[in-house]
Amino acid sequence: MIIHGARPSPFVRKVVAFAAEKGIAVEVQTAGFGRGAEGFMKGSPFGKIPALEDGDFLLCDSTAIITYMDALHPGEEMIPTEPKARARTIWYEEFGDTVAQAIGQKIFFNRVVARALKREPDLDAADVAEADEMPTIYDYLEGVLPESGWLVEDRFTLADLAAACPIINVGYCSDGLTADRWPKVAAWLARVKARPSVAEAMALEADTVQAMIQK
Ligand SMILES: N[C@@H](CCC(=O)N[C@@H](CS)C(=O)NCC(=O)O)C(=O)O
Repeated sequence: MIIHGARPSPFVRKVVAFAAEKGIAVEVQTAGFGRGAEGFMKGSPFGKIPALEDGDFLLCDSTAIITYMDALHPGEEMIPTEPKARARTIWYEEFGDTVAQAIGQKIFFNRVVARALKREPDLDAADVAEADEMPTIYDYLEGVLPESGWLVEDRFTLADLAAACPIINVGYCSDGLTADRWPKVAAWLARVKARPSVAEAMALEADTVQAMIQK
């Protein structure tokens, strides 16, 4: 199964780590910002990453890709079946997607990606998002994180993976999340990053991230 995209994208990381949790082997082929193999160009009408290619089946959007992978390998290890837990897991996935698109990308795109693409960054927008918008996100998570340290069913699920992925990107270029102010969030993020599926995805993107930061 091919995932078209760039490993440092929060949406690509989510899909890659989800695949690992499900025991699905994926090959990541570089795509994004107008470039990519034919399967990406055909499969992603808005040109966004990730896109999936499985034989002649093309699909884009991380949530759709995860739905496909979960249907191929049914089981509640990542998406619980109990109705409230399942619905809350989907909420946290939406939450992560909203954080990534509305806030995280203002910070990561402008501080890291724009420079690497030689585009004019809006560093003021990044600063405002870091100072005014991320604290609201951290406050929310600090309030909802249970004592177990996992968002749903007191165990690692898609909820934790999806909510953490954009925050991992922010952490590449911001030290705004402090354990003094948000101890539960900081500890939770460290736990998610230590999860083998996430740790492996992060290790495989590390060189690319460093290269982008140094540009
Ligand atoms: N809803 C999509 C969002 C994907 C997305 O926004 N990807 C970003 C990278 S993190 C992208 O491709 N941006 C390039 C562009 O908008 O042209 C998903 O979940 O996959």
